[in-house]
Amino acid sequence: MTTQRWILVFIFSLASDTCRTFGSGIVQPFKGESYYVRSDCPFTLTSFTVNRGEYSVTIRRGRNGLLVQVEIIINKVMTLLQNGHVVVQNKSVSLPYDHTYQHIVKYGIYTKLRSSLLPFTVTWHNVDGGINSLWVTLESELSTDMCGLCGKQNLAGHRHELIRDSQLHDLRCKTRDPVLQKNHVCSQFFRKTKSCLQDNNSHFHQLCRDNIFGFENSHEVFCPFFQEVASQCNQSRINRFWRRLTRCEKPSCPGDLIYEKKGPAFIPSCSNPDPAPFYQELTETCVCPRDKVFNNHAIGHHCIPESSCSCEFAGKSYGNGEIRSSKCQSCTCHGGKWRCSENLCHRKCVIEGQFVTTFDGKQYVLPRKCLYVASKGPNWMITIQFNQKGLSLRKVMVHLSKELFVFKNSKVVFEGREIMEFHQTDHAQVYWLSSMFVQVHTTCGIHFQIQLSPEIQLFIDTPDKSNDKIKGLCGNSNSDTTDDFTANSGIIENSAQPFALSWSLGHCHGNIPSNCTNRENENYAHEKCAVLHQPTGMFAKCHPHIPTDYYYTACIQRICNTGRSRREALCIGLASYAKACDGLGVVIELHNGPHAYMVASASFISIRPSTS
Ligand SMILES: [Ca+2]
Repeated sequence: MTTQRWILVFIFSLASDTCRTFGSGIVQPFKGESYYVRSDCPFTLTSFTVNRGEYSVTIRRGRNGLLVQVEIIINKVMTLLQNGHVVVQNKSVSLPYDHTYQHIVKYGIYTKLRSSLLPFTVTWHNVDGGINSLWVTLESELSTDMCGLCGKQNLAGHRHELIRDSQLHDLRCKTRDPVLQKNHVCSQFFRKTKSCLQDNNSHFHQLCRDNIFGFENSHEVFCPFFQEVASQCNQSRINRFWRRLTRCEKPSCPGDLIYEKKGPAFIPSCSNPDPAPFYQELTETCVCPRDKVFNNHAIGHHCIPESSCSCEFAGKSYGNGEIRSSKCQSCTCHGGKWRCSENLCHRKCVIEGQFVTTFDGKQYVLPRKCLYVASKGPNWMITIQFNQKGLSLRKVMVHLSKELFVFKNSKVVFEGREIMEFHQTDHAQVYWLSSMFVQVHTTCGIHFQIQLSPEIQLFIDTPDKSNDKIKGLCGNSNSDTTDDFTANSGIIENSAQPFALSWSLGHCHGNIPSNCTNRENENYAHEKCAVLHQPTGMFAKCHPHIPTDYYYTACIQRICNTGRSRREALCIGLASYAKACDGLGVVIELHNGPHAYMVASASFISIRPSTS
């Protein structure tokens, strides 16, 4: 058997992690031989459960043979593909679309939905009138309850059985038997593929006739089939002639873009001139001419030199050379990137639960609930310990030479005894800014504030003498964010996880979830946290100074996995942005907010822990 033959047998007949449907009704199931179904009825393409999460894809073809409706359900979130639009939970969305459970992106000439819960993707190709090719990929064990046209686990289902069991109830629709009629394009094509398809030639020839019957003039319907066979054969001889023979033209690209049969799925653009290699799978794609990037800041499909790219900040576009200034620094747009002056404002390291902002302004999320070194200098150390339940801090411990302060349960304890009013020791002065904010000045060159309730939060002032000797979760303080992930060993890590864990002192109580495990909380979070973005909302005046993206994501994560009430978690999330704004002198009047919960948040920040 030739190599190509083996590949074909594998792709078309045996197990694969991909199930496809294309043309006017060809289905290539996960296991077993491909088959044809002509119907305008709705069908389950695939449906299964994993870890009690339900996954399903249902499809319906129109009279034009193309898929006119596709419903994808992942853990109760419904995504509908119709008329070229992507509709998530009844709202039309633009791409790229990021949701806690799924990401939808342009992927070469295709569109791809990727689940973040499972290695499960759905990829499709839009054409005029519908979708002419769609495939689902599941890179894990097939589940035992799997059903649909794509087949069942371990079973190469019989065609009739699969069609009967997958059809969804609809009185008006019809499933027809294939009509046996010759087609000269199919005949010519399969005369040339004999050497590659061998025994399967007649099977595919039949599929070709089934697929093209009634759609002899619809390139959108018959081309995906020829392309599929040609690409599986992958013989240069076939690649040369098949388009000419079948009159299937290469896909056309809009604007300045050029079609490439195998190119990067994600092309360089002004906002992302260097897409991460991780994403650089090769696929059919539309690319810019050499040395140009896609101008995603302008309408249309234009390619420009990277140096001509404009910059974006807080939803506004700035031309090359334009300057934006805030109270603390000024930044110039330089070929799509901002070049900023040093931040002159007094900065702090902020630890709000699992969310950390370093002295130099890098923001990340802690991976586990451990005891950590928040920050340490030559003769002082601040550690934080997470609660076993929930995602808040249980206590903060501050070692100053031989003195030990403990902050927990809304109390301040020095050398084992609770202190309740102004207190002075050899190394520190402790005083109350309000019933819940404590300010500490030390002789060791470090000053900080602690919020004691409703949950413990830590704000450490940038040390007076900026130097590299400070270490821990807060990083050093040299106005350079690139070295903030310096691990305990001195190595600069690429990601937050190994860096943060290098500063763990043990006593861990499990992982901090990075995705949402509660659907209701998530919907509430998406709706309520959106107030941060609103262009005319109460946070708008801070938008030119601090982008909301990080705080919005954090707000959602906070609510999703909160151990407390959703409303309280929301207040903490909104107050977090308000506090950051406050640090730059932009005061958000939460008391005047339109919602009652704002009043609660207001009390969180009514004391400005500022020493500047
Ligand atoms: Ca740094």
